Amino acid sequence: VGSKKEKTLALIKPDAVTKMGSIIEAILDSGFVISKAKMVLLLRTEAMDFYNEHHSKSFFSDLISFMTSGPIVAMEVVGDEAVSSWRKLLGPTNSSIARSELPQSIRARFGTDGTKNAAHGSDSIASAARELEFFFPSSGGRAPKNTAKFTDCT
Ligand code: DGI
Repeated sequence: VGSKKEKTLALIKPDAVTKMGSIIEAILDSGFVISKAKMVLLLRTEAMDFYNEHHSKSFFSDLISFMTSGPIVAMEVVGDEAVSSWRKLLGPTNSSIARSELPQSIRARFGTDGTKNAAHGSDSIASAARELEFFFPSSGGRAPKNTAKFTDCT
């Protein structure tokens, strides 16, 4: 029995982009490889598509506003059982709960609350495939590419 090498999508959310150095260090220190990375500013329509499974939840509009409030960093992360291992390193969804339950986790260290929780990880192999295709399309797809906020200057 060996552990299975997998790919997953990691996002550094808008609240934690200023801490990306420490987050990337934590990812690499845990033995993952970062095989792709880019910074993007999601359009509202893109964020709604990415989180479509939550469209009927009470927190959906807060989630979309937060995820479009500034640039995010999207990464393809590779490693042994990367989907579950990255979720474990992330910690509980709510950063306040993470601080009491798993203080060394990314969300405990770098997040704020139930909405501003620093980072994202795909929750299954199937969602990892869908979410990696969303940010890093294999061919012919349209990836989020809005960089206006950082490139509109002379
Ligand atoms: O996979 P997770 O990011 O841990 O959690 P999820 O897929 O259930 O929810 C996606 C994001 O939506 C989560 O990172 C933060 C937000 N969210 C989830 N549940 C709640 C929430 N936001 C608020 N305000 N309240 C919630 O109960």
